[in-house]
Amino acid sequence: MCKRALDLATLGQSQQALVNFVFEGAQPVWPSTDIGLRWLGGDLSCEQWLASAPVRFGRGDSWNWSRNDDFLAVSLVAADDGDPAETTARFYRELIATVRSAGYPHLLRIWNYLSDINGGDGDNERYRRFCMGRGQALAEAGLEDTRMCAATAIGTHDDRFRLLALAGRTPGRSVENPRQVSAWDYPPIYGPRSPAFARATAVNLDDQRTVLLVSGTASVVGHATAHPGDVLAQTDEAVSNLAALLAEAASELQRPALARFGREAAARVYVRHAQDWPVVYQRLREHWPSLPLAGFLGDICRRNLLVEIEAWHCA
Ligand code: 3EB
Repeated sequence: MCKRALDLATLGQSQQALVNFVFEGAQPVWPSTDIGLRWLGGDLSCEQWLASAPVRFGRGDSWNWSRNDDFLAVSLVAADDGDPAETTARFYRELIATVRSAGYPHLLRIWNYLSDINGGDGDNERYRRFCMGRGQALAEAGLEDTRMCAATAIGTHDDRFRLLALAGRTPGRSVENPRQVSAWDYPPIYGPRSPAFARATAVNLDDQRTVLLVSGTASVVGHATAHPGDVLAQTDEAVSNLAALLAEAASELQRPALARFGREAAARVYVRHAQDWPVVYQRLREHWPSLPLAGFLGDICRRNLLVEIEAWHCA
């Protein structure tokens, strides 16, 4: 079952699940959520995010929520059959209104699992339309792209939009990757509206620990896709990107222990082709002998990207 949990609780306090990500098995009950992707295996069949008790939770018409004194998690599962620019703008307006009115206005981590992410051509590609809608809702809310939190955007093979977010009472701190152009600075060849997300968000916990919430990280160097068509070279490049990001976080936050994945860390790996998972897993094991991994079948937001890795890392 859950061999590793992200513990956001203050040391010494009793913990309760804020979110259970269930990767395989029965239809979950909130605060559990399924991410809509086929689980390919690895070390983790679920991921638990814990917070200091008491955690309250509730279910609404479209949004479910759970919260404690410090954090609010919200999740939406909705039909995803229209223009992603419109649906995404609507869902993000609701997300921002919800976290603000609940008193947890600072977004810390967002997952977007949308259907058929590479469907449509040119600037009508669904991922680019998604970026239009997200950008519009953020602009309306007065949220600057440069202040957005860590995120993941992955394509599913069903017809649902799944949006999950973690928000806090106090802001996180963005960390960018020195090997990569910040996503909000991508040139327009990748779409008319640049993606709004940070490479990672660092969150200080009450007990001196810091958790680094790392965005989906792919084989993007500068702003270009490196090694199109070569999944192992892309895996190595994503690992290099993660190493550079962790080093940057360790230096900016003056926390040397963040420079390498340690005992409190885990990663999700998304591969475009299920048959690539065994070799990707083996390669990642060589890079990170003891980091727990979970693999999923999911489409990456650029057609030439074959693998993407996200992580959390606490030190
Ligand atoms: C990239 O580096 C890969 O649009 O929210 C990774 C993580 C990617 C999040 C998003 C996109 C997003 O551009 C794609």
